[in-house]
Amino acid sequence: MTSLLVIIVLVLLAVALWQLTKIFDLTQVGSNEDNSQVANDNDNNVQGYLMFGFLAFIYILTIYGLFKWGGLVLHTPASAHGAQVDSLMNISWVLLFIVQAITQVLIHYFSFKYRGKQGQKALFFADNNKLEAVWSIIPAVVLAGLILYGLYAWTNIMFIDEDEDTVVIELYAQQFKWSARYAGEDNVLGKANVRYIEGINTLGVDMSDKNSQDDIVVSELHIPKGKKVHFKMRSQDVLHSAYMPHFRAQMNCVPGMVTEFAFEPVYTTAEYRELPYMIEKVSHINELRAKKSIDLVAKGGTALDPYTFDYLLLCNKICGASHYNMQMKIVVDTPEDYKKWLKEQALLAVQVRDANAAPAPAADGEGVSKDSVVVAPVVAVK
Ligand SMILES: [Cu+2]
Repeated sequence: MTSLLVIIVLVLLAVALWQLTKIFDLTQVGSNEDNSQVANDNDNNVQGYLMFGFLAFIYILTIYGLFKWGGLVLHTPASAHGAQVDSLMNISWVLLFIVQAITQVLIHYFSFKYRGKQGQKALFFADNNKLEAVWSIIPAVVLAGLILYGLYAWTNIMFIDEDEDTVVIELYAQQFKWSARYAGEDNVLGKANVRYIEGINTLGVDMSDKNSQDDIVVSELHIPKGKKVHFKMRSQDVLHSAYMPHFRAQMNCVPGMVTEFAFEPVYTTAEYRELPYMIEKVSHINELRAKKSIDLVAKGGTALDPYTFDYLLLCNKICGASHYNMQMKIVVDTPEDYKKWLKEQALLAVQVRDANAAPAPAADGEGVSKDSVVVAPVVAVK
């Protein structure tokens, strides 16, 4: 309602301004000023120079933007295929930059050169086959090259060798959280369907399937460095998108189907934190936080915690009110740490059985201790 009122006020203001300029024009009638609606040479010159002014404006804005915000782009990719995505991106940017730099100068220069002059008539120019061939063939060749390179990179990245020894992990999206399911010893995920969702089995895993027996569900993603991780994505409700920017990976999660993406992490979380660019970035963020904390404390609030870098899995589809906060921490471990961590996680089958059993003590008999640390509905320590 407020925005409607604001719009009405703005429209009325614009009408009032327009009427005022009309009144102003009427007061000028009879004076020596040239009030003709037809542009004279003076008007044309002003417009011609304004063209150069606008050219300068867009170049200054571009250069300023590059210096001011250029450092915010994602740096070193943390996956094996990441360099390919980055080089495709860089080539596209360089091409765009060169083409735009040349064409903008030409457009504005010719607008100035051929600005209107009293008594000069525009030349009627029907067509020129040679010129048209040049400006059609050059972009066609460049774009074809770019698309072919893109397709080559895409097929390379998306190729998943079924026989390769990969770690199979399911990413499950729901409003508004992520869960991850590990395939366990057999490296085969048990069947799952939305109809099986019940109690703590929030992913709808079919517990009667033998492949489900060693599945592990967690709310923090751990993956090993140097090994290809094969993600299978599902969604419970609406369209989500699994976005792992540091790994240059993104794939939509679509209700009713399984989508896939695989990549190999090349830096552990600890190693990535030690990259010079990351050290600099984190210290800059913490400087800003320290400054903000001074204000907060002065106002009686609590100081902000210092920031430490972590890889993240984000949702990149606007999927509802809390979409902005739909994220999961990703930890890249060394293969040894990864194995150790995985061993500490409770099997989903055990958790479901425990939940279904009466709350009587010592009913499991599989060596699962009762001092489970429940962080989220699905994380426990064996
Ligand atoms: Cu989402």
